[in-house]
Amino acid sequence: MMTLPLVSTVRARSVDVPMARPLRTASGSIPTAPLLLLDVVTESGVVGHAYLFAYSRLMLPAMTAIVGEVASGLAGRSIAPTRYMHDMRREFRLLGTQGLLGMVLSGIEMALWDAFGKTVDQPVATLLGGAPVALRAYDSYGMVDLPRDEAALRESVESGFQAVKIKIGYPDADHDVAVVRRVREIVGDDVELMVDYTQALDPPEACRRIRRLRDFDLYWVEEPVAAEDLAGHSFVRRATRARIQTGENWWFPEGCRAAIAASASDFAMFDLMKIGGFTGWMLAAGQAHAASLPVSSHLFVEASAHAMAVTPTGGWMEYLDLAGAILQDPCRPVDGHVTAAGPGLGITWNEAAIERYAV
Ligand code: SMN
Ligand code: MG
Repeated sequence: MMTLPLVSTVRARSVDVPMARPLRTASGSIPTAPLLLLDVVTESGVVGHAYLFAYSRLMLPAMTAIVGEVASGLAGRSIAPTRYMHDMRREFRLLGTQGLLGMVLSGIEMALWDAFGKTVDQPVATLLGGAPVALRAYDSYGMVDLPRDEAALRESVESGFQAVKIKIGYPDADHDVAVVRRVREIVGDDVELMVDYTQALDPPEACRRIRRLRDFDLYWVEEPVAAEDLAGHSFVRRATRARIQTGENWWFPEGCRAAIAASASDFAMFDLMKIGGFTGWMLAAGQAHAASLPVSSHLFVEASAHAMAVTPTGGWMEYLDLAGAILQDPCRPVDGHVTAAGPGLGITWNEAAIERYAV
């Protein structure tokens, strides 16, 4: 019987990288991607890679410090990822694992899966009992700037994407309507169109604005109100009959459970960094399956392609390239589909680029 290698150390490096499309949202703009790159070094010489998205560059030093403290307890442990996550959540039971700690624990868990896959020369999707498959993806934009972004939107459709998401929530509701109308004209009626308010509205305003968008056949309306306002999501969902999407800010499977109990959403969007890595994702995916909620991914396109490959109610992958600038082989959609790469998560650092974008 094979024995998994032991952890020697965990290394964290901070970068701030350009994105193909800087992200403007109604709740703030993200011009570049502040990432924490994790390397789990094992005693066998295998190194597991994963990255975390800090949202704000200001968070990178604190996240780095947390990695250092948590890593000191990992030396000599097996790389077994699920055992690790269960042990860490027990260890931090009194504190709770929301916030930066939960993000770091999830990132290390992802890197452990990468080390596991590299150890047995298999993609993580295979270790999870499935296999890499071509997953339909939507091309994810920020708040578009028309007519500047019109060519890109047309290129998304011509390259094979069957769905596009834009962020809205402009100061004036008329602006929302005008942008959605124009994007619907650009992408045509045969392409699914999702909108994302990125938590920007209160429930009454969300109802008012969503009603004004009813003629555009929106596939889903994402995070119309604050992520933690589950009652507000449920209110908007019932009042407008729009299909509500949320979940990118659910912390661990418990966050998924609370949202399902509140009837907050018609879908479930899992963010590997917040849902608890692959361990949390699989537990939450079971809940989504039992509640008949289609599952979508959020960011982390390389790792999410492995998780979505084994998700019973897997629906749309989000294609939004955060880390491509520092990867040897960035994940590139083919005909609107994304396929997981291996072994492990299929992540190989571009060390020259990391040096260039080091923080
Ligand atoms: C989003 C918000 C902030 C950063 C990245 C992505 C957005 C999404 O909520 O769903 O893509
Ligand atoms: Mg979103």
